[in-house]
Amino acid sequence: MSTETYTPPEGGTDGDKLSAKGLRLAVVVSRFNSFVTDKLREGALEAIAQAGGDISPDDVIQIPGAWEFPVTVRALARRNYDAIVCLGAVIRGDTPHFDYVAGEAARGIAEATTATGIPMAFGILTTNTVEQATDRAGGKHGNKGFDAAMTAIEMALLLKKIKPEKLRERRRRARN
Ligand code: INI
Repeated sequence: MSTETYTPPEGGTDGDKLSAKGLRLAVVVSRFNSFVTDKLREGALEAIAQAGGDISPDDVIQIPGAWEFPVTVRALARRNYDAIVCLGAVIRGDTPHFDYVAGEAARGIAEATTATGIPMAFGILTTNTVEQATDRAGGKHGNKGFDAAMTAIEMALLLKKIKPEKLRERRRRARN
């Protein structure tokens, strides 16, 4: 079983500390299982603050459940964010509902991030038990909200560094 938490890049992304200064970040939190997702949000906001970032309450967006992530991140992708952090908790119950909700949330976010080119960190816990979820939301396995926010910051910086010229050149080479 993995107990990994976020591993920062060696020396930061730019030879410096990972810095969220000046980045426009959105944090989307689902309310379902809020006893878990409240902790994930706390972890994410702590990570952003630790990295020197600034986030206004308007950029912390609440949604009812994980099913609602795909439509929300697609709408936010039009709002000029450098990265979006998705935080939720899908906990297996007695019915197949879990599989639909968790699967579609993951698929919808994956499709949105690749289609828009905006990094969207996947901080949605998908667990078999409540204990597994609380262990990962500020418990003995760390806080996946913190990790997701750090990942979003790293990816926002990385994608800013990849110059459009380089992308164009790569696409041209791929065509030939
Ligand atoms: N939403 C979650 O975020 N986690 C869950 O565990 C969950 N379960 O188990 O049902 C859940 N369901 C609600 C779903 O995300 C939608 O909000 C709902 O179906 C309305 O569209």
